Parts: sequence; structure tokens; C-alpha cells
Amino acid sequence: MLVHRPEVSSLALAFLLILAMGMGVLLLGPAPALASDSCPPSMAPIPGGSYRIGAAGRLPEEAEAKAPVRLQPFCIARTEVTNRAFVAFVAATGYTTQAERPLPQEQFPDLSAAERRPGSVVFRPPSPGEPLGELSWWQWVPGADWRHPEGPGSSIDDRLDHPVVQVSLADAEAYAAWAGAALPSEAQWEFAARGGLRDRAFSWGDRWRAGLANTWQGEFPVSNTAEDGYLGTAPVGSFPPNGYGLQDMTGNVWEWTADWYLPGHERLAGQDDPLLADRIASSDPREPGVAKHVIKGGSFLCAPNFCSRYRPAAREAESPDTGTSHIGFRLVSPALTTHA
Ligand SMILES: [Ca+2]
Repeated sequence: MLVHRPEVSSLALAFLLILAMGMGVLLLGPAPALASDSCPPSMAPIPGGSYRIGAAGRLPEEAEAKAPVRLQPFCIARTEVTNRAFVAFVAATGYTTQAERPLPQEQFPDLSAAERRPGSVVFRPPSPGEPLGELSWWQWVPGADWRHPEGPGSSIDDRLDHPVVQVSLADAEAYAAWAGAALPSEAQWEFAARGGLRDRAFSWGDRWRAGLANTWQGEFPVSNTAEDGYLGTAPVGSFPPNGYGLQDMTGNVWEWTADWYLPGHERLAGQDDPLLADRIASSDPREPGVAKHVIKGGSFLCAPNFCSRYRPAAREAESPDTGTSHIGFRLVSPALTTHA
């Protein structure tokens, strides 16, 4: 197990490099040191460095890049953006989220005005005995939005410290701009989620350990035993941090990244601070012709028998105008100062 240690000496780094090369492990430049005051208090300093984004021998869409990517030091929020923070954003700006607006007529010319009412997509647990079709547990619910995550009658009043959900990519970008920050690239997000570990399946090591993240226990989608204490979202920071002090990089809610989606990572291989910023380049073989963004981290709906994408390398593709009841986001910003 190799860990980023910005404080170790050059001699120690050289020793680690030689040791790792001897073990046949691809190794990766020493991370620049990052001053402790390089980031706002709500963010953790990430030392930067290089790594092979993705994973070998897992799902095809997360296939490991053939060459490492390199990252400059950056700051990333310790937690997902909360409902409380989003309330402050909306109060300050009057922003209206995508789910609170009618569907655009030009985009949906065949729908009536009633069918284009504001709404969003909500997870609906199937009833006992109900036939399970492909993704039959997702339902379009008029009136579902970030203040009413499961639709009319639901509320965030007792969830102010939970991650905001039902936000589209544009909503997340608007919040980030207001906060003077940005959404993480996929490469930044995954590097941060690894918590300083190399080539490990999970943020904490190679073995799945229940209770370290808000996921789904039981047989998805019919039985949620909530052994981790939460049927749905949890207050941010309810589970232990990873090696970089980041919480909920595994589970709770999926998080938007700044990258458009392509299966695999070859477009990023060998690049500095890579970002797939080209919408035209996006492609999802499961839904040809629809440009999608990368989301990371898995959610409270991820179970071993379904999804199971609660690993740093795992990823999903999401239409940028689709917020759901299990997608949120966190912010990054450039590191303010570095020292040698
Ligand atoms: Ca749970």
C-alpha cells in the first residue's frame, strides 16, 4: 500500500520509488507539498501527483488508462453541498433550479403543457410482488424538486444537513459559480476519493466494510434493511473520512463532475489536469446520441446486487438535465499557495 506523504524526504521518496518499481507497480511522481493554509476551511488540500485513472479488471466503462494522468494540487470540499447551503444560495440569488421550471416546449414538442409541468425523477421502491422491469423504480414526479426531493408532501425541513439532491448539472454549476468554486474533474474526484491509497478497490482498502458509507443493505430494490442507519440520504459527514479527510466520497449521493462521459479513460491518458470538456465527444453505448456527464461515488441506492459502484474508480453516465433524488455534488478550488 502506497500513500501520498507530502512531508516525506526526497530520500524516502526515492526509496519508495525504487521499492515500488521492484514490485512491478507503476509509480508516480512525488506530490508537491501543499501548505496547510492553501485551502478554505471547508476544503481539504489534495497534494496532486499522478495516477492511473480507472481500474483494471472491473466494469468495462472504468477501464484503467494506459498512461497516468497528472494533477496539480487542489482543494476539495470535505463534504457534499448541503440543503442548508443551497438555501443560502437561492436566498442570495433567487435562482430557480431546472426541476422547478416547466420542460421546454422546443425540447419536448409532443408533450402537452400539463405533461411539461415542473418535476423530476424520484426513486420509488416497488410494492411487494410487483414485477420488476428495467429501472421500473424510477418515476417522473411532478412537483419533485430540491425542496421536495420525493415530490409534493416531502420536505427538506428535517434534512438541512443532508446533501442537496434534485439538482441538474447546470444547477450545480450555478451554485459553484456563486461560491467562487467549480465542480471537480473526474480525475480530481477519483484521485481525492482514493484518499492517498494506490490501486485499492475502495476508499479505505480492498475489502468492502459495511458501516463506512451510506449504501443499501438488503436486496435492491425490494428490501432496504438500513443497517447503516439510513434508508435514504444521511447528514453529510455521518461516516468516517478517507485518508484526505473527505466524507461521503463513497455512497450517500452520486456527485456531478465536470467531465462529459465516454466509456474508458483513453482520452485522458497521459494528460496534465485532464478534463473531457467536449460535449460532442460524449457517448454512452447504452443510449446512443445522448450526451451525458460523469457522476461518481455511488449512492444510498447502491447495493452489492445492483449498481455496487461505490468505489473510487466506478462511474456512471447521467444526462446533464436530469437531477434525481440521489445525485448531488461537491466543490473544488485551486490551491492558494504551495511550497517546495
Ligand atoms: Ca443506507
